[in-house]
Amino acid sequence: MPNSKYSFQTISMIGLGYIGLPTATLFASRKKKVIGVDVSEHAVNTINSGKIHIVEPELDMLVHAAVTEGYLRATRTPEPADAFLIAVPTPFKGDHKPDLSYIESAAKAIAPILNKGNLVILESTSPVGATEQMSAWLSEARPDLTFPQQAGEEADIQIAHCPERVLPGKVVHELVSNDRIIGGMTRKASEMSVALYKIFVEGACIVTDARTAEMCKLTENSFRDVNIAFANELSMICDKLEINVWELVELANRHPRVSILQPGAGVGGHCIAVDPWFIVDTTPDEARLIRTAREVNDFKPEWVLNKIKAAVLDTMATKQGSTISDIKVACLGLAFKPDIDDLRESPAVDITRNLAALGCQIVAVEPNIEVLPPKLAQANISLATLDEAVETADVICVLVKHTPFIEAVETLRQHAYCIDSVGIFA
Ligand code: SAJ
Repeated sequence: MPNSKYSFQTISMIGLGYIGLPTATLFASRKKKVIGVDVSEHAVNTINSGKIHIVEPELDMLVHAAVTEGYLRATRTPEPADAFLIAVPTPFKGDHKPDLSYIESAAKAIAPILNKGNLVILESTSPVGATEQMSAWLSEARPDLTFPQQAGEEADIQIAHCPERVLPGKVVHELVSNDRIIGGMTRKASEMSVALYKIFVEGACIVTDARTAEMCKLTENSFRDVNIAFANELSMICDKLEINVWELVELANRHPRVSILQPGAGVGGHCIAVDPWFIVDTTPDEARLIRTAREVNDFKPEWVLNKIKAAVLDTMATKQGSTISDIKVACLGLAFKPDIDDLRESPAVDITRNLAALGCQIVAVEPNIEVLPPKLAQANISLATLDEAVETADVICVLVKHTPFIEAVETLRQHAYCIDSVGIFA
């Protein structure tokens, strides 16, 4: 039950992306007045017309209802509210150092309209200490108000870190049902945050401090990264030893305390390939395993690319007088993981682009998109159906385990040269 000590009539979400928009919409679906803020005019206009600018199951209907019923409104300029949630990107810079500039801009944008009694929650995945840093930025901008670092429980503005932990593709369901880590800079901030999330969260809201909450999110994604790296390293070892890694993983997983993940073409997306670096950056001497896992996973696309290159050269050798531009390679899958349309930080996109750079003809098959992304818009790459690709390609490489590819496994098996980086033939 929501804590009746705190009531939130107006909630503001800063950043209306993959996390911010669904979160804002769920508050609105519980009949709270929600003001969504985003720097993108396109995002703001799309949402205000009751539509969505991202792809996420169930979200379109919810946004349409929330906007039509008047509970959700988007704007580019922040407005006063009882609680502010910040869900903006936290990428890393070229040297793997976290880039907190979006958090800083968001803090500076809301600072002028903060009022005594407000709660500010940072949801963006952040390095340890970022919430305190955000509080310092707010305090600098508003010397007339007190913040937890100065006044603790009595502060005018309470601050917490409550990381999002939802899986793309299942965001709406997981936002409601997952447990939530609530890291207040003070006990009061945690209590207020629990009351806020309980408006729609059915999972448990577990209270800790801000730094532990920050580290908890980084730990979850690093845990997954390290485990995927283990699977990817095994795949390279097994290749050398001529052992089928998929069979090996299945057999080893029959042990009651072994649960190995699946090797693939590399780790993509904007979370798992990024967040572990935040730990490495703050504690470089200690985070040796976490760093190595990142390196193993980052190397995997190059390893797959080399396998495909070898196949291309083999094929050229068998085709008398052929040059590289005569060889057609089918790349099956461009998304960063199975059965989604999200191409961000996708190893499959990088492998496809690097293959094209060699000069061969590429037919890309990605059943979840209709046009090639700008990164792949070049003369020797075309988007094709699976049938067209299989029929015409000299070499096939399976880069993502999409369901339609699994369904076509028998056809793929018959092809003379098929490189399987995801275990489709397992
Ligand atoms: N992958 C493998 N083998 C596997 C599992 C995944 O190669 O056995 C690859 C995928 O193909 C993909 C990458 O790893 O390229 C990441 O995919 P994912 O499904 O593991 O994770 P994300 O990035 O979609 O979402 C993760 C989730 N974190 C955890 O599972 C610990 C999600 O709960 C987080 O909310 C999300 O990161 C985030 O926003 O941080």
